[in-house]
Formats: sequence, C-alpha cells, structure tokens
Amino acid sequence: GMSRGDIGVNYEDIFCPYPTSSLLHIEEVCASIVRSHRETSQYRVEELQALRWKVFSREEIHAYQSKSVDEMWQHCALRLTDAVQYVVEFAKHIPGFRQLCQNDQIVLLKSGSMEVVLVRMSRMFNTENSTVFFDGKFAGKELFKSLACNDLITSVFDLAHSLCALRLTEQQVALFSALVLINEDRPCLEERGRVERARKEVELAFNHTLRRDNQEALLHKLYQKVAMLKSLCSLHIEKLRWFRQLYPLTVHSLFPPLYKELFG
Ligand code: CLR
Repeated sequence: GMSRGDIGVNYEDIFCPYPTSSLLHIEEVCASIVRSHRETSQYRVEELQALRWKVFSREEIHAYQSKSVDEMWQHCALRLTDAVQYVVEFAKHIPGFRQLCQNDQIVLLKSGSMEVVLVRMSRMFNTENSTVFFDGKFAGKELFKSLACNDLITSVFDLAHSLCALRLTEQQVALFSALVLINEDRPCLEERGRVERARKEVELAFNHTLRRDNQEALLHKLYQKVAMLKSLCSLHIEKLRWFRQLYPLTVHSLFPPLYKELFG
C-alpha cells in the first residue's frame, strides 16, 4: 500500500476535510487550467522570446501615430477583441465555469476578461525596452499616441512591468488568470454560492502550485495586483464612454459586437 512520503507530498494535502479537494482532484484542476491556458495563449513564451528582435521601425510607428483617433481606436478594439475571444475559450475549460448559469458566465466575463488580457500581456512584454507584442511586432507606448489616452496606456505598461518583475511561470500565470475570472464578489451574480465553490477549487489549486514551487510569498504580491487590474479596467470603460460620446457611429457600426457586449 501507499505510505506517507511515497509520492513526495504533504500528508495534510491528502487528508484534508473537504471531500472534493483530495490531492488528486486538486492536481486535476491544476492540469486542466494549465492545459486550457496553453491551448488559448496564442503564442508560446519561447516563440515570443524568439521574436524579440522584431520591433517597429520609425516609419511604422509614425504611420500608427498618424492614424485618426477613431481609426486607431477601431484598430485596437479589434486586437483587444481577438485577445478577449481567447480568454473566453480559456474560461470555458476552467473546471466549474461551464456548469454556471449563462447569466453568471457572462457576468464573470464582462468583469474579468479585460483583467485576464492584462495579466496575459505580461507574457508578451519585453521589459528591456518596454515594448509589447502587438500586430506582429514589439511596440512601445508611443505607438498608441493617437488613441489620445496616454494615462491609460502608461498605467497598462506600468502594470506589465510590475507583473514581469514577479517572474511568474506559465502555470502560475494560468492559475492566477483563472482566479481573476472566477470571483464571487462580482455584482449581479445569480448563483453566488456556485461561483464561490468553483473559486475555492481554483484557490486550492493555486495555493498548491505556489507551495510546490516554494513561492508562497507570491500569493500576497499577486493579491496586490488585483486592485491595480480592477482600476485599470474601470479606466478602460471610462475611456470607451468618452470615445463613444465623440464617435458614436464608429462604436455603433464598426466596433466588434463582442467588444460592445462586454464593455459597452
Ligand atoms: C495582451 C495579451 C494577448 C494578446 C494581446 C492582444 C492585444 C493587445 C494586448 C495583448 C495588450 C494591450 C493592447 C492590446 C491591443 C491594444 C491594447 C496592446 C498583447 C492597448 C493597451 C490599447 C488599449 C486601447 C483601448 C483604449 C481600446 O494574448
């Protein structure tokens, strides 16, 4: 039979009081979240590493900066919507998410998908020259000048810097993303209890990976980022309202429906 220490795990993990949180179960939850992240992450980290030399030329940057406000907004809204679509796919494979009622799935995506995009941005960020992988090359924040929301762009780049400083592994990014999405504190949930139970599982999985990686100190640091994510997302919504007032027709007829559904 199996005795203590055979598989190098913590005894308490196996005999914890919750029936659904046996070590085996928690490891399955971890594995499906990590798999889902990998399958929906668009680019692998090694691929991005290899693409680092691809930066926009002066002329290319100038071309972006010469776009009109509404043209650039429309362009970025498209890129963001692509990214959000992958986050929606990611969410679908988080254990427990699909079992939530449709209202609650939408509520969680409306409030959390942009936050996850920002978490994911840290994977696509090069801290050496402060650039993000956008439209096939690495772009500095000056490229986004014609959006006319420098405060938002500066905060987004600052957040990417501070997340990169934590040097998260792909597993940690995956579990943190799931934790950001499955949040029972979001307003307008119908079955809060179910979300809470799904959240507990993700939390156990998250704590389990951090303990295994010997990085429990990250827990506190990551919870600090949650507040930054939240304020950045309200800033994004605020900017969209401002833009919609100036260019109602662009938003109405040229923005992707999913973007409007989630943020409009
Ligand atoms: C995030 C990680 C995703 C891929 C991806 C796609 C689009 C990128 C996004 C990342 C980061 C943030 C981004 C966005 C396009 C525009 C947006 C660069 C890299 C900037 C911050 C502008 C926001 C504009 C709004 C005001 C519309 O896997």
